[in-house]
Amino acid sequence: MLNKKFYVENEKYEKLITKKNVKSDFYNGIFDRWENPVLTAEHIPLTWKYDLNPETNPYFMERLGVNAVFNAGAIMLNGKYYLVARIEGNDRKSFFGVAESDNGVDGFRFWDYPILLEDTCPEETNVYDMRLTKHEDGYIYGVFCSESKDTSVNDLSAAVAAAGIVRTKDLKTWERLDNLTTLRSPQQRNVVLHPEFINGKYAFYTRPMDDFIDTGSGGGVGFGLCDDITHAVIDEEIITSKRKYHTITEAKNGAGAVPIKTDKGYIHIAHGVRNTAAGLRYVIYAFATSLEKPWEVIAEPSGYLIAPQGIERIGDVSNVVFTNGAICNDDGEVFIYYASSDTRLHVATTTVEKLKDYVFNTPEDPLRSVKCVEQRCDLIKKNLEYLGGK
Ligand code: M1P
Repeated sequence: MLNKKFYVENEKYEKLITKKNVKSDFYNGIFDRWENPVLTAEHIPLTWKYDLNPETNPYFMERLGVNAVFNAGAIMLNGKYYLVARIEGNDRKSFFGVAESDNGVDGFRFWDYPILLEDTCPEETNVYDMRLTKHEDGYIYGVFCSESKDTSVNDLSAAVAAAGIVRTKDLKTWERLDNLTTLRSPQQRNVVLHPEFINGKYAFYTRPMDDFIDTGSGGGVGFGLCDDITHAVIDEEIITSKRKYHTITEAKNGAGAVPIKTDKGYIHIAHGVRNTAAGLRYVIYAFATSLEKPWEVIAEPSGYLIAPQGIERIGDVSNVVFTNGAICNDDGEVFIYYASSDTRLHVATTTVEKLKDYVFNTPEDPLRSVKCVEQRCDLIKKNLEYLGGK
């Protein structure tokens, strides 16, 4: 017989999963925020945490707890919304699980088992932040961070980040390919596979880094081509969206969701990081690249698209919003899945038309206060004239 506590906890779990989500009263005209996170540690099925057998677990204790559920890759398949979330156990190791919803804003339920990756890299300690690309070659690729201990230095915390690659057709069976090799960058994180061939080659957005935390000489979001996805090697990386002094990307930036193709260009939703006395602050920003040359930035609105607000500001790594997945459905609605403070996952919704308007018609950052004031005065002047004419 099951422990009575199971029924209590299971009722709480079902109540959470079936809770309807509603748009919050946040307004900026660009996107809507939704009140409830779409995934949290409480969305993890009880079978993943408890031993349900009273003989081996008389106190109905959690045996394998889950600390957080956040940064998720996202994809739409057969009319359903799927997230491949980063799940972090109480033991600090992350892994991936598939959660499915009918509408993209609530009802996300994890499949019975997490994803068990092929154990091809014996030195790999941790995996996280999978980006899901539906590629024109017919596969769905998952590109994620594969982290190992850096044994070349005498520092227990030193780590090396590389881009792991898996592929699937159904999110159930995954084939692990070789990790990406970037000949000119010692470390990689936040790597995204472009959905189309470019000049007959696979194209990756990369993040050249000299170090595990600091990007060092890495100048921004990179872009590189490779011939063979099963042994992916990138020689040259060029910089697309650059890090800039005294902006939201000063400390580092990184590609986020797979770019959304529009008639005016690819829209990228990425993250930018600046340093503060209170630590790093992560925000989400957007930019567009050319359809012909998807590495060439053609529009970059000033400032951030999404910054942490209210409860989003608090968590295991506070003052962080981060995205690695967005879904554009057949009606042109866009679901941006963003995590807050490395703890939980939210959704923001908008449309392709609104994103295009935002990216192409929001002024660029003029990079100096005096120019920013001029820019704002220009807006005010036009508004006052418009109001005066009414
Ligand atoms: O803790 C904030 C984020 O830090 C890393 O991002 P980046 O490589 O840009 O610093 C990632 O580990 C990410 O998972 C995490 O959310």
